[in-house]
Order: sequence, then C-alpha cells, then structure tokens
Amino acid sequence: MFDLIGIAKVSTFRLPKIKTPLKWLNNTIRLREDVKRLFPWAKSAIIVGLAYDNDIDAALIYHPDYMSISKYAMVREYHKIIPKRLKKLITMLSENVKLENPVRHKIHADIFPIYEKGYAQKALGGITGLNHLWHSPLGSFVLLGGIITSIKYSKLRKLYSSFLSKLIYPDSPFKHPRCAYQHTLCASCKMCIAACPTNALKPPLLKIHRCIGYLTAEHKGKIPKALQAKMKNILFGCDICQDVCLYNKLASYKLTKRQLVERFGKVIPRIWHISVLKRMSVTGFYKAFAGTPVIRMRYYKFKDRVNFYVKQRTRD
Ligand code: B12
Ligand code: SF4
Ligand code: SF4
Repeated sequence: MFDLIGIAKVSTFRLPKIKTPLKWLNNTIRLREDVKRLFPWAKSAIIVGLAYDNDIDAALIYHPDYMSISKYAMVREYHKIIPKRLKKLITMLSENVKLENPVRHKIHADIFPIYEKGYAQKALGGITGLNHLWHSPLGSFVLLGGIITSIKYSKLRKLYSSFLSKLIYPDSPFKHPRCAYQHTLCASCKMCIAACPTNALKPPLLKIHRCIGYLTAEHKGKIPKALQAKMKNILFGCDICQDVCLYNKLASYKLTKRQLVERFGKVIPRIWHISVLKRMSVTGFYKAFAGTPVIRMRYYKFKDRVNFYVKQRTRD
C-alpha cells in the first residue's frame, strides 16, 4: 500500500513566524506547531510515504521543442490518492486488530495544518535539506500523508510490528522503520541553491514568491514575466533542487511506469511538444491533465505560460 510507513508520538515543533504570499500558511503556523491545538485527543501518528521518482522522458526534458512538468504532476493528485488508501488502512486496522473503542483519528495529506516534514522525520528519521524537502532513504521524491490517532504510542508500536509494517510494498527497497542519516550532506554541497533558476533558496528561507512550485500551482494570476524569463521550458511544478540533490543521487530509486500506475493509478508524459500545447483548447487541457496537479494551474495561466515560452524560444 505504501513505500514507507512509520509511527511517532504526537509532539510539538518550533516553526518561525512567516510572512509569505500563502495567507493560509501564515495563519496556521501556530496550529502546525502543535496538532493538539486542533485535536486535543491526539496521541500518536502513523506516517506514510508514496515514492514517485522515475526516469520517464528524462532524455528530453531540456529539449527546447518540449515543455516539461514536474514528476509529482505526472501522476494522480496525491491529495486524493493518499487519503483514500489511508481510509482503507483504517478499515483494515479495525477489522484485524482489537483496539480500545472508539479510536479517534484524522487522515491528512496536506488537508489539515500539520507539519508533515517534521512528522516524517520523527517517524522515519531522514533529514530536511537546504532545498526544504525531507529526504528519506528513498530520497525526497516521496509524497507524504498520515493519520493522527488517539491510540497510545506504546500500543501503536505493537501494531507496527504485527500489522502496519506488512503494508509496505514488497518492491519497496526500504524495510526498516528508521533511516540512519546522522549528519547532513548539505554542509559541503549547496548544489540546490546554485541550481535554483529563480534564486528562491536563501537559507534558512525559501522565498515562496520566487519558487516555481508556488508560481505554477498556487499563485493566483499570471506568472510575472521577469520570473517566467528564468523558468526555461518548465510548464508546471519544479524538480530542479531535487534533481541535483546528493541525497537523491544516493537513493537512486527509480520507479517503472508499471510501479507508478500501481501506486497512483495513472501516469502522463513528463514532456509535451510545444506544437501540441499551442493547439490545446480549454477542453483539451482539462482532458489531457485530468486528475493530476497540472489542472491547479487553470487554463488561462497555462495559455500565458505556453505563449511566453514560445516567444522566448523564437527570440533565443
Ligand atoms: C506550503 C507548502 C509549499 C509551498 C512552500 C514550501 C515550504 N517549504 O514551505 C510551495 C507552494 C512553494 C511548495 C512547493 C513544493 N512542495 Co510543498 N508543501 C507545502 C506544505 C503544504 C506546508 C509546508 C510548511 O509547513 N511550510 C511552513 C514552513 C515554516 O516550513 P519549512 O519551509 O519547512 O520551514 C523550515 C525552514 O524554512 C526554516 N525557516 C523558515 N523560515 C525561517 C526563518 C528563520 C528566521 C529561521 C531561523 C528559520 C526559518 O525553519 C522551518 C522549520 O524547520 C507541505 C505539506 C504539509 N502540510 O506539511 C507541502 C510539502 C512540503 N510539499 C511537497 C512538495 C512535493 C513540493 C514540491 C516539490 C512540488 C513541486 N515539484 O513543485 C515543491 C518544492 C519546493 C521546495 N523546494 O520546498 C511535499 C514534500 C515531500 C518531501 N519529501 O519533503 C509536502 C510535504 C507535501 C506532501 N504531503 O507530500 N510547497
Ligand atoms: S542539493 Fe546538496 S545542499 Fe541541497 S539539499 Fe541536497 S545535499 Fe543538501
Ligand atoms: S522547486 Fe524549483 S524554484 Fe522552487 S526552490 Fe526548488 S529549484 Fe527553486
């Protein structure tokens, strides 16, 4: 069902006060610091990860005749896939295991203000790098979700060995509950900072308004031209600070198309020829990218981005 499963006690984090273009993020930092502010009954957390790294279309992603989407956008929206699986997990848990009744729980995969990278680190070890992503033993191309529960941690530990650990995909190469990274490779690397095309990484900050992940998926309105000029042939999402990362080189875990379909139900190409994109109608756009994160972009922004790139390409 998942590539990674771990458990953690519910705990608190110290997060900085932030002022970003994402008002919903600024306003929920205090809740993210302590999940008990939302769910006072919370005692433990089950944290899961779905891997999605792959080499599909890799040879052509920088070819000027194509525009590219990031790897998490090639598959079905994880906000939908992970909660569905977690609901199934809860049903299986209540059918198979005797639990003190009633167990309260809340499923999350970006749905509630929960600091998921922090919980992943508590439950599975690993490290958050200078690129602001959590690196597991499978690298950072892992999407996260989990369940906050009222189960005592000591009970959950027993459930881990008898039940939860058996839900890890047989082909997931990582079977241990904790990753052994002790120190960070970042001290001698900094490649993500140098590679970021919009200079969004300014440790300790990620300048969200400059991040292509934000500009394409979250920003309301067309992307400012000065930033589009730096986006090369990127259409949606961005993987650059992960593609160059030493932790991902170390992990070298790539899924085949068959494994991706098994995990997410659908895979679309990573690269799209500009002649196809230029011709795409509104209906064509929603059909081609149905169910994937790309439709968060909306058609008007998609059209603007394609037109901008086509003009830039002719000029260069
Ligand atoms: C908001 C958000 C975004 C925003 C902002 C990203 C961010 N780092 O905050 C935007 C839209 C830009 C974004 C982009 C992406 N995201 Co996002 N995002 C989130 C979300 C919803 C919340 C993250 C959060 O809590 N931010 C709050 C800040 C405080 O957290 P932080 O950056 O980790 O802050 C630390 C440091 O920055 C530092 N710090 C920050 N400011 C300051 C200031 C001072 C003074 C100091 C001392 C320290 C400091 O301290 C903080 C605590 O350690 C999570 C899901 C979730 N619910 O957790 C997904 C999540 C982090 N995103 C995810 C993904 C996949 C992406 C993208 C790769 C998608 C893409 N391909 O385009 C990009 C990657 C961009 C990047 N390099 O981080 C995954 C990451 C999985 C993983 N392995 O880590 C998550 C966990 C979603 C999921 N459920 O799988 N994302
Ligand atoms: S690219 Fe280098 S500096 Fe950046 S997160 Fe990876 S190891 Fe750390
Ligand atoms: S996702 Fe792209 S734009 Fe955002 S910080 Fe990483 S490299 Fe920079």
